[in-house]
Amino acid sequence: MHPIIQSLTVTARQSRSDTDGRILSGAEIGITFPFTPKEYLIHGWQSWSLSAWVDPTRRFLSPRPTTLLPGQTDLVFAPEKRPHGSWLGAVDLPEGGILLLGALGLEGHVFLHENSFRGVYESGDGDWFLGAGDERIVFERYAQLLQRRFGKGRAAKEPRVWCSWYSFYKQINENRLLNVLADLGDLPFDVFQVDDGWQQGIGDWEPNMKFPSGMEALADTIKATGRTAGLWLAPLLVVPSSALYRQHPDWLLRDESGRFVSAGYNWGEPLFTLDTTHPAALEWLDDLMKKVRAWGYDYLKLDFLYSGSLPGKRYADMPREAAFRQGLQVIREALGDAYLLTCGTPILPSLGLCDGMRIGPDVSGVWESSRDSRMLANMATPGARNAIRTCLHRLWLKPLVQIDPDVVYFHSRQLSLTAQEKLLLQDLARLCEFKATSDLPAWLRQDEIESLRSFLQENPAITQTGRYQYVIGGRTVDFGPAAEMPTPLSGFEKVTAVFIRWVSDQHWILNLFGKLSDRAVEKAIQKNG
Ligand code: 9PG
Repeated sequence: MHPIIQSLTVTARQSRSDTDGRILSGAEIGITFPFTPKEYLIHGWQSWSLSAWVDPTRRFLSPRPTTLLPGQTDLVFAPEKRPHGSWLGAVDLPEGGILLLGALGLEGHVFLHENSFRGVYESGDGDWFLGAGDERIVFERYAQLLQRRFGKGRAAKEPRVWCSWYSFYKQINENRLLNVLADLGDLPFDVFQVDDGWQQGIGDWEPNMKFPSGMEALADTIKATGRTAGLWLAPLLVVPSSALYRQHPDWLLRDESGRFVSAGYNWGEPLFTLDTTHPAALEWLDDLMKKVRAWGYDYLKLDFLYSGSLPGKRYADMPREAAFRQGLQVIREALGDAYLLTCGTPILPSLGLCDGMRIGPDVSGVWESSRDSRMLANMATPGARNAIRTCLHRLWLKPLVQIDPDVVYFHSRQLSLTAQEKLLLQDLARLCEFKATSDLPAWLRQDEIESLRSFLQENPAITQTGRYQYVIGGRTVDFGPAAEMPTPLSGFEKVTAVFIRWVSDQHWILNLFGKLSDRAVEKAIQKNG
């Protein structure tokens, strides 16, 4: 055991020694260390939430836009200016290595106050792992302990996925997808995954008019090419325009005063969520999963799952993450042997129930938006750097679940990413071994097709040489600069930020941006496709 463990002051109901550290028990525990850490590892609640090593003395603005926060971070802790994390936190040790405090149960939170950790369970009591030493070894041990409690994914090999989102976005239709399927030829994709845009509405999971032959016919055509048919759904979400909302308002999660709990804003509407403890809602979820399996989809990307863990007053009175896990369990059983990829999901509560997990926010053809990351202090918005940063701090999950860093790009049209930035995204996918793209073959030059083919075929040897440094197939790759936090705002920028932050909270702005990006996507498809 690392000698530092003996020099800590620990307040916990119980403490016993473990390989590489200690197992502590308590609803609230404290650990004081005899040094002042220079770095603190914050860990975001769900797939898209920021995870990074940060300067513990730096005070961050709370992220904006407020309307998107329920879908990006743990709303309960969004106003916190001091560093805190979901389930775990870590600091650097003066002699090298790290000290990690990680919850072994649900609803755990770790705060750093100067030179002490405070670990808190939102409800009830629970265990914690306190580990010290080499970063990789400490996280390996934490992952082992989590596996004992939650289990691990079952899929043998990471799938190679073509996903419709990052080229067509919502503008998919039957013809467009069939054309891509034909154009993919013999490129070695295991899965052809239909993303958002096929459904009648969020909550109404039947094909819309753009899929006149129906979802079963599409799955048949996909399977005839030797690939697994994949489908996106956000099964827990409900929007006001849906039939589900009108027919079953009693299934929705409400707060103490009886109002629907907000799950954020998207598709030009407020988002609400099913109460995953409501028996009728669970039955509906079970039917929905069996229906999509019967259509022929054996790979399911289930998205916006965080909504099932929002605070609220539930049909059955139980802690919010446990309530979500119970719902996911029903989904898992209904899906049988299908591959389940969870997305926008609280991390610990879905361990053991899914095969793959998105571990970062969406990528985009843009490296970074200074407006988003600096003015709005939001690092969960789509962007290559945001995706890389958070994923790098989630690689430790690999022994527990297949880790999806989102898609990579090989095409060079309508992208502002440089060749190096595209390569960095590809290298991240090589680390994760989960390879996906949305590139339209028609957008790719011959040399780009060949790069894509070898990316999909090859598994280069990888060795880690530093926290963010790797040798991948003989090349030295440094993710360090991408992992850094954005620089603080200057005096003048602070003034502009006040305005930008206010504007970002106006709904019409989000709708306007949505419409503009829909038009840009359509133009790109028309021009290139
Ligand atoms: C489909 C997409 C893709 C993508 C998912 C998810 O408003 N938001 O904060 C927000 C975050 C992520 C997001 C959409 C909206 O993307 O990650 O791969 O499936 O949904 O709509």
